[in-house]
Amino acid sequence: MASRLFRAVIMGPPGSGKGTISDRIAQSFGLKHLSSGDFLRDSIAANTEAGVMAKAYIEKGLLVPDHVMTHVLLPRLELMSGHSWLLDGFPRTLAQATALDSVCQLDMAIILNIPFETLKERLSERWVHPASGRVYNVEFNPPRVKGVDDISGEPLIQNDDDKPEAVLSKLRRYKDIAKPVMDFYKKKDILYSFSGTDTDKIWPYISSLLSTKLPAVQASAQTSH
Ligand code: G5P
Repeated sequence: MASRLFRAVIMGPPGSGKGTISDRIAQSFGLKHLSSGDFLRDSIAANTEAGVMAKAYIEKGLLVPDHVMTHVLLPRLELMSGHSWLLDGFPRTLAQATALDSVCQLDMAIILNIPFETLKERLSERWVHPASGRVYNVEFNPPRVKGVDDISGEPLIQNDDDKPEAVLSKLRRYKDIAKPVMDFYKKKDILYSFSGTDTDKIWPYISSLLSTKLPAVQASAQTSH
């Protein structure tokens, strides 16, 4: 029998550290890190119909409509059917949560609660290397050389949706939309919430939670052979 797979989502407002924590989880626990933002940026770069539609919303700091998101994301998940994964940035709406629920059963939903003021600061200090998606922060994880990617030596840029107007409009809408999604996972008894201002302080709690869940998954895989 195949190993039991582990599937989790990580949610939180823009800039809450979903990407940073997902990278740590992927490294420490061997899950595939799937990012809705990266999938969208791939679609934009490939100039697909969905990518062209998504670009217009992202540039205005708006959520991409649910039907476009599910069209981009669900086929990617199908390709991952044999893997354990952590999905970063999806679902963001109840409609997305329901669509995800219809194709797979989640083991865990992680939610990051970070104060509004902290998020505004972080996002305005964020720089990315567009070709690889590597993310830097002027204070938290600066590049070795200012404005330059550590690995490729290429210039870093600031995404349009990290500009102040886009950040503010995203944060304002986040709470109303996220609440029903949290309730959805709370009812299923798989919601784990983490609050704080520092990723480094939140990370040990997330890591220890996963250590209690992932060995159980692996143990059940061993006994099921
Ligand atoms: P994305 O790419 O999913 P966002 O806006 O949700 O974008 P974002 O901004 O990438 O999420 P994050 O992943 O939560 O934030 O956070 P991060 O990148 O790890 O950290 C943010 C910054 O803070 C970085 O510079 C990091 O180094 C720094 N940092 C982390 N921890 C700390 C700390 O403790 N201290 C300090 N000082 N700094 C720290 O989606 C992009 C767009 O695509 C669309 C939306 O338009 C979205 O805006 N989209 C969707 N639309 C509809 N439905 C969906 N499911 C969608 N998914 C994406």
